[in-house]
Amino acid sequence: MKLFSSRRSPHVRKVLIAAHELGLAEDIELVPQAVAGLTPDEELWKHNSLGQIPTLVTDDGRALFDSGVIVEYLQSLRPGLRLIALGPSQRIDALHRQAWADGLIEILLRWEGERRRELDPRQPDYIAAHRARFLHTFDAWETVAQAWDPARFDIGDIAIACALSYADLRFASQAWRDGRPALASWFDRVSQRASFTQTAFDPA
Ligand SMILES: N[C@@H](CCC(=O)N[C@@H](CS)C(=O)NCC(=O)O)C(=O)O
Repeated sequence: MKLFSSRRSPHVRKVLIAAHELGLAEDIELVPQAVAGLTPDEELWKHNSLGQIPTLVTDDGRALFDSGVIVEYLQSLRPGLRLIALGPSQRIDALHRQAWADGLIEILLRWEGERRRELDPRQPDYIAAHRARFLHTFDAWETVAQAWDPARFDIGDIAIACALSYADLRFASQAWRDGRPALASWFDRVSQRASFTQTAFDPA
């Protein structure tokens, strides 16, 4: 399998952590892409008209995106290991946490894009609105993290860990750990997993 990817993309990191957890990392060849380039790579465009990463090309030539679909595909290759529970209630819970974290990542990406914009003046209201969603979400996670099962590491946990690590990469000044001890200690624990350390962001 080939994965169009970048070591600075939180969506890609979610797929890579899932692949490690499922024992599939060695089966995936990484095809590096520049994130936020104005023109996607021609080869990527052939497989994904959105020109986005992650995009997976399977061994039988199927192109899959987005990150959630790719993780579902990887999960189907390793039915004995569960990142996405089979039982309907646990499954919805895991997918809901994944969607929550993916939504927060989208907010961070838009906020980061606005912060980097140079041609026109930045829009303070736009940045404030995104920061407010970031704060509300992190406060909500602090509340629910107190009840998270320490033995669990499913797709919802992976997605939230990716969102937290992306906040560390791009928004360290927001000091999200302050006043959120449950979330901080949960993240300290999951970030010691091999799947997490082996997929570290390239900060350059
Ligand atoms: N919903 C998609 C989002 C993918 C996404 O936004 N990827 C970013 C990198 S993190 C990207 O390709 N950005 C470049 C662009 O949109 O042109 C997923 O979960 O995979």
